[in-house]
Amino acid sequence: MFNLILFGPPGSGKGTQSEKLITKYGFKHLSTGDILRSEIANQTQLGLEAKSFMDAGKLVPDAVVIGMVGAAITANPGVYGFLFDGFPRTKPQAEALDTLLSEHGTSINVVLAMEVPEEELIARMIGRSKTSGRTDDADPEVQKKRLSVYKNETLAVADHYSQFDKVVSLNGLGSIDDIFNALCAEIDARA
Ligand code: B4P
Repeated sequence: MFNLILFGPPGSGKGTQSEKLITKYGFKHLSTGDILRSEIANQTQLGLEAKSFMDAGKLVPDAVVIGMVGAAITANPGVYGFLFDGFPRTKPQAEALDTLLSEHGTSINVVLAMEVPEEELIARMIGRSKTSGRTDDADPEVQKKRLSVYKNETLAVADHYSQFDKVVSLNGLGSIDDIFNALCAEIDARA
């Protein structure tokens, strides 16, 4: 199996690039943001609980997302590999993911980290808010909160995988196709 984490701040293009990568390589896409939004749309108990955190720009509690990802890994045996998009977002999530994968006899091969300046992230979130209907995109206070959560809680995930020499940083600024080609080159060098 080849397992990849697509890493980066909110609005860095993880969802955008994931769509292209799953088409090219056949990864099983695991986006915790997408799963949570679908729980909200279906008005499940989990969705109702998650919504208040997401609307405030906060992270949904670790136990909730770890449970979701564990269930998704177990439900997809025999896939080419998993593309984790927006997960892990905290050090405990990263440690739990490592344990879950090792229980299935596999591990993370590489973390591809997209770097994008803050002004561009805010511009992209504002742009996305016009079409996505996402309540967490338009409000400047929520954007600020999401960026501070990224710095305070999520950057630790890159530190965690750096100790195993698994993190590759890439420029996330430029055309979607150029960034996609750079990501593919890193995957092809390892797959
Ligand atoms: P996510 O759904 O993961 O979304 P995101 O980080 O905001 O965006 P992404 O990086 O995927 O950007 P996109 O491609 O859309 O998280 C949402 C919320 O869910 C979190 O705040 C949190 O509350 C909760 N959550 C999710 N996972 C969690 C977890 N593990 N633990 C706890 N809570 C969790 O790109 C953004 C925009 O930029 C788009 O409009 C796109 O068209 C544009 N764009 C992309 N690439 C571009 C490029 N190269 N140039 C110009 N524009 C570009």
